[in-house]
Amino acid sequence: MPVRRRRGWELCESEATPEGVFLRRRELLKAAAAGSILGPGLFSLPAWAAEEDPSAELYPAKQNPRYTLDRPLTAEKLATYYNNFYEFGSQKTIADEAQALQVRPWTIKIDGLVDKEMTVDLDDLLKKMTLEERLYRHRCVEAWSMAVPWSGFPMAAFVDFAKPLSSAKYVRMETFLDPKVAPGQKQVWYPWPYIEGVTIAEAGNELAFLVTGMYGKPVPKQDGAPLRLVLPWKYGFKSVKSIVRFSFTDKRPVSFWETVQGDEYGFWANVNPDVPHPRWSQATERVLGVDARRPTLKWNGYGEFVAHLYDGLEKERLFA
Ligand SMILES: Nc1nc2c(c(=O)[nH]1)N[C@H]1C(S)=C(S)[C@@H](COP(=O)(O)O)O[C@H]1N2
Ligand SMILES: [Mo]
Repeated sequence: MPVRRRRGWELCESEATPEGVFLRRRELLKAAAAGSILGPGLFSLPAWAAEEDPSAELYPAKQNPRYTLDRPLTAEKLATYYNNFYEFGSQKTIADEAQALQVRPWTIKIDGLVDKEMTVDLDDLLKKMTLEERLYRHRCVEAWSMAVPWSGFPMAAFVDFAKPLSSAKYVRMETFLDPKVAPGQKQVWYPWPYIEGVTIAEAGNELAFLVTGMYGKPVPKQDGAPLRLVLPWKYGFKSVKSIVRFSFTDKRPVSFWETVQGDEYGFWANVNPDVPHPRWSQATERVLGVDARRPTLKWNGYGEFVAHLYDGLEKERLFA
């Protein structure tokens, strides 16, 4: 019997993560995997949705009401098809290419200035963390933006788990390196792997979020599966995807984009409409799925949470 199901992106935004929808979806996927209800070709799921994820039952996570939006959520289809993930190409449509990434097993190395260096399996880490859903704005330095229901755990909880020494001042993060899987990494003019970094204070800020899910499901590969960072007050390039290593250090990390073009992409990269990028204005943003532009907010609207982190740093190149 042909079954017609609504795809994720056909859900209206107010329905983004109601439990029923996703529970039903999981049952369908399981049944489809077992071959019980669906013959081949009756409908096609996006390629990545058909793969069972061992952490799938953790979603949807309970929404944390503390983080509210001033705009509708971006449609799932837009947020998961319009990506920046240079490992898979410099164009926005890399979702298909990204499916080559194997996200299990996934081990994370924790090293540098910590009590004890270790490697941890992602699913073991997930057992130690409490997942929650948060609605956050996301502002790319290229002046487009979206609003996304992410699931994950506070980076502060991860830092506690890692037990850094008091001499650690920064966290340096690294994306996987595998040019066989990620053709962009064959482009030798880029300094692979992708690196990002934050101060310990930024990592401990309540907004800093390690993401494992999106739209009430495991995060898709093209959005940085199985573990990515989200720092909603900073330009999107700070939100490093598919992380394999966290190093605690007393030296300020030099990020991928800072190495590529240091006069355009600095360490702090806090969203600021008053500081133009050398090649374009940051005053407004193109909201994905919406025709009109809207004004960009300082700290992307999160000043009450983060502005204090930068007291006394006025002489730094804070925002570019
Ligand atoms: N490893 C890695 N992480 C990355 C990038 C990338 O190219 N590689 N792009 C960054 C940029 S510029 C943005 S805007 C966001 C995009 O996240 P999204 O595709 O989920 O919207 O990821 C960031 N993290
Ligand atoms: Mo970006």
